[in-house]
Amino acid sequence: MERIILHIDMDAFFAAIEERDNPQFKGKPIIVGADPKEGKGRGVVSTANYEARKYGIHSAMPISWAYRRLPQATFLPVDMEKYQSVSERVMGIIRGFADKPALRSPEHNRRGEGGFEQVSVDEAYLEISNFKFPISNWEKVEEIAKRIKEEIWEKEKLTCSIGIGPNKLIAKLASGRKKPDGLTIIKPEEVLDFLSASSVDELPGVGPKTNAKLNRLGIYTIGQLRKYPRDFLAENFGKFGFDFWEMARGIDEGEVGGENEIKSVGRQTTFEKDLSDPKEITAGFLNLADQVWRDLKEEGFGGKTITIIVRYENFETHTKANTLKTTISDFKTLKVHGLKLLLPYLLRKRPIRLVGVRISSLTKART
Ligand code: TTP
Ligand code: MG
Repeated sequence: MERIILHIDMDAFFAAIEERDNPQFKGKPIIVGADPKEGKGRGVVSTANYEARKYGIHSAMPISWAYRRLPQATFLPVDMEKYQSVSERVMGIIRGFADKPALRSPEHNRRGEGGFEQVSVDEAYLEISNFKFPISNWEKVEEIAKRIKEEIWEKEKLTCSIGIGPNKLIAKLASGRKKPDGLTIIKPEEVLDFLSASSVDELPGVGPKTNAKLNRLGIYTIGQLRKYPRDFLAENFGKFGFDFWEMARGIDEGEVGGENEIKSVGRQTTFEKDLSDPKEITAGFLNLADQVWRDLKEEGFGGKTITIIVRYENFETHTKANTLKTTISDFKTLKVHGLKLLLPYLLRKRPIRLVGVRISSLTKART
């Protein structure tokens, strides 16, 4: 089965956020990281904007070196809380594309597959193989990538680079090809040429040590790597040797989402007016649970974890979850365990504004 996978990577992420939020720094070199303490600082550079990169500043460089090289740059501390919340919004936008019913094929919608995987604070994969249009419609593929870029720009005023390929490996390598604000599509028939010209240290798992070893063997490009037999690579690089052999041929079966993807189905409802009567709340809750149960069956997956949400009239919100030993197989199980979680909140007799119920599980990799 041919696939189309996008790899989206934000440009100079931390620095771009600072540049956006501090227009006075626009166009000037910005370095985000440890305090340089006029060259005596001990930490490292987290990232630098593209202006600072022109002077050779890069992630993980000691901050003291960066200071010596570019003392006139603006040095800013890492504001992780801010970057995390921007990250969540950006990931929400990308995830939104995996979930747009209008883009997905009916089969895709029926099975409820996400095809989204966040890999770091500023990177994610999105699989669009199951979308409505034929897999070879590259115009449409490009249009979706552009729509993602536009939405991130519109809502967050940040740019990203997108790589598109038949698997995660190619998509990832492609996103790094044109930065910033790049869009690189590698069609299946272009994969081998694309790889041949790429350097081996671009491959995941090739750090400085392995790269040096490959170089000693005369292997600099992935094209050169491809000339070596599998046994030779296994002898020299152990189990990674097999991976190298496959990667050199553009083979990567890795699933988007894979085993780490948490899938869930849930609903919540805000009552017309705040409710204090346990009977009324229970009725509302069971109505919701019934809808969730139907959604779950429609999506065609099972879950083991039940989570309930209760919001009191003052917006104080509580969630409680219970993970069962086996997949919830009938509505009665959901009802019994859901009500058990809800009961302590009913007993408080405080007016409740909203209740919610969610079923989730860690799914298996897709096949
Ligand atoms: P990257 O995506 O590797 O880098 P980047 O987004 O800054 O730049 P590029 O345009 O090349 O993608 O990492 C994302 C963020 O993670 C980066 O903004 C800062 C942080 N980071 C560190 O804190 N330390 C590091 O060594 C690296 C590589 C990244
Ligand atoms: Mg990035």
